[in-house]
Amino acid sequence: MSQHTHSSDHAPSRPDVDRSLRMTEPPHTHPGQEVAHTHPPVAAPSRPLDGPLRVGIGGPVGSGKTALVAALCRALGGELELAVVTNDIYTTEDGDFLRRHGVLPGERITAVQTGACPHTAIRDDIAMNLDAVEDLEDRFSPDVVLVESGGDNLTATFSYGLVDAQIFVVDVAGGDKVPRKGGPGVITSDLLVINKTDLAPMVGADLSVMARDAAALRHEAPVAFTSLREDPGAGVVADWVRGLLAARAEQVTAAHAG
Ligand SMILES: Nc1nc2c(ncn2[C@@H]2O[C@H](COP(=O)(O)OP(=O)(O)OP(=O)(O)O)[C@@H](O)[C@H]2O)c(=O)[nH]1
Ligand SMILES: [Mg+2]
Repeated sequence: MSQHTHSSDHAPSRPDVDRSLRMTEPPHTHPGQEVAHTHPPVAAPSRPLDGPLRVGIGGPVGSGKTALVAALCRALGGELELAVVTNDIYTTEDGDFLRRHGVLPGERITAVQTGACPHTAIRDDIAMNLDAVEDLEDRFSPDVVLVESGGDNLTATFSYGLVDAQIFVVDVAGGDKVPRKGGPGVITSDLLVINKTDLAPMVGADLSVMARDAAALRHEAPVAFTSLREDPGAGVVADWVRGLLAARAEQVTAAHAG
């Protein structure tokens, strides 16, 4: 009988996901069309690169999305104009939390009540979120708009008709198996954040297993380990946002020069 029980023996193999497709939904079938497939994104980013950068933040319930929004506002608020849209199903809880903690002037935070599955409002029927984002852009001309999804599951991703880049936040408390479970958020997000590293010893999570599994699924796409308890400015994620802005600025300069 083979001895093959340690979890680190079970490195995931990467699903056949074409990154260039920027998949906005998991593979599925239709009646009469039994071959699993995805559809092209609802919309690809087509906004001008010198306009506001829209960053979506998604991930499972309680993984630390609002804490990350607060951290980015703390880290970037002094150097950039920011605005935030939060999504909750039936409440304005997350928007209220951010206002209470004074991370931004209250009028720069809009709470969308989706009334439906969180992923629907960020991927399939983005009208409420688009209205909220465009209203903030009209009023404040921000450099960056952060859009927090309602807490969902490993399948939730943003339409690139709503955001330019997306961060997927999972946490260590769910166990070190989580990145290995894959899903479009873990695999195709522009940045995977593995949060609550301070809890790893409490739940017996091996961060090196999470790093290895995430790398196997994401190849070269970046992964950031954070503890928002220990680093309430989320330095590594703030630097990633600065990098996105710098890359856009370079593209704008190159376009003008060309
Ligand atoms: N120990 C620890 N707790 C954290 C960390 N980040 C967030 N939390 C806590 O985790 C809980 C959930 O954080 P939130 O930021 O509300 O999570 P969320 O993903 O926005 O939750 P939903 O919007 O309800 O899906 C809060 O009690 C946070 O204080 C971390 O790095 N370490
Ligand atoms: Mg939240």
